Amino acid sequence: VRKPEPSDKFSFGLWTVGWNAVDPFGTGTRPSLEPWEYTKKLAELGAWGITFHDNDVYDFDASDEERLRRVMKVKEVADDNGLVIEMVTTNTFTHPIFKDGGLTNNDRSIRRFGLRKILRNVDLAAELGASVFVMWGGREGAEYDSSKDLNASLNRYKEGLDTVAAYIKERGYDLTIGLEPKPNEPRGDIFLPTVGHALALIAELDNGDIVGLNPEVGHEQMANLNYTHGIAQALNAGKLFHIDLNGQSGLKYDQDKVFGHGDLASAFFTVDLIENGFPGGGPTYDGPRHFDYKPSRTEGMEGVWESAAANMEMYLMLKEKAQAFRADPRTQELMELASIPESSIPTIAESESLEEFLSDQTAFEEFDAKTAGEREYHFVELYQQAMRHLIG
Ligand code: GLT
Ligand code: MN
Ligand code: MN
Ligand code: MN
Repeated sequence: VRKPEPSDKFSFGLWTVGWNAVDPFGTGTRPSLEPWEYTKKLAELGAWGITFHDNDVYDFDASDEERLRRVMKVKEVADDNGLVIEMVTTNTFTHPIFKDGGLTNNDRSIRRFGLRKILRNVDLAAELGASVFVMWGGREGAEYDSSKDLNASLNRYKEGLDTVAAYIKERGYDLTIGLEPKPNEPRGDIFLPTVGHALALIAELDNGDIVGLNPEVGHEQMANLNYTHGIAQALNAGKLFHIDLNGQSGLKYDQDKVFGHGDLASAFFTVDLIENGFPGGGPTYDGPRHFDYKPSRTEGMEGVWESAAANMEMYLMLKEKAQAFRADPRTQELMELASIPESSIPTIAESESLEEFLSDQTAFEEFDAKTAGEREYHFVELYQQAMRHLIG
């Protein structure tokens, strides 16, 4: 497979390769480099962009001078190496102040602090030319049902998001917000556990027009959901603003493995959708192919760069296979046999009134339900056709 190029739009969070492998059971197994060192290396590997939290670049209590110095250094190295800073996000989960969340903390003074930290970072995102501002509310949630007034918490979540969105509009920034759902970890239950929950909440916002989704593969799979269906519904709603690609093997802790190293067949269909779009046309995603993975704790620095490269290689391999799958005339034939093109035809004809529909005898009274119930779809053969391209 060819080498990744900037036109592939691959990007990485600095917290991915930058994770020194501290986990709840053990200390770090790798050194922590400076953010600009990771930046330079990602460019060498063929990435197009980087993303980061405020505190991936400077400490929570850094002085203004220190903050500026470190941000400018990352920006400089990104510029020098032709990397785009495509997304910036805020850490509202590491510091003890956020142990009960930022936007939904029961403590009002902490909510006010959290919101200010986020708004300050919106300014930074705009200054650096990012186009998406991700909000992963990892600490927004609870372990104990008795600990929350859930109605109030959801109202505070909406208030917080609406305030951030209103601020972006008021300042005239060219930024959209990407909410990142996750069912649990680090909280026992996180608010906005899935893509569907987030879409429903966005629909209730006053400024929801600039709020969309940043779905992560592993997060949907931790909820036993189908990632490709999740991003499809976000696309259908015009809300797929960003993606977090990685790998997850079933219902376990958040594994953040390399993209495709979990459910490979699912990764194939994700790439098929992103690269080839829906079979009958419709909304498409042309944003960054962003990886949010963690180099496993067993890996040293060599493994960090091998795993970073593996994400891009996996994507490109799957892209080749998915393109060949769609271009194969046999695939087209099987899609016809499965009536997939027919699913694009509206059930009620455009010119047809409800009265005309009700009086169409062929639709119901004369319809041969028995024969229709016996029809073939060849769905298994079509899936097998995909597998021939994937591993044949
Ligand atoms: C954190 C989380 C990720 C989010 C990041 C954005 S931070 O690593 O596990 O899924 O995308 O805040
Ligand atoms: Mn994850
Ligand atoms: Mn994560
Ligand atoms: Mn993520």
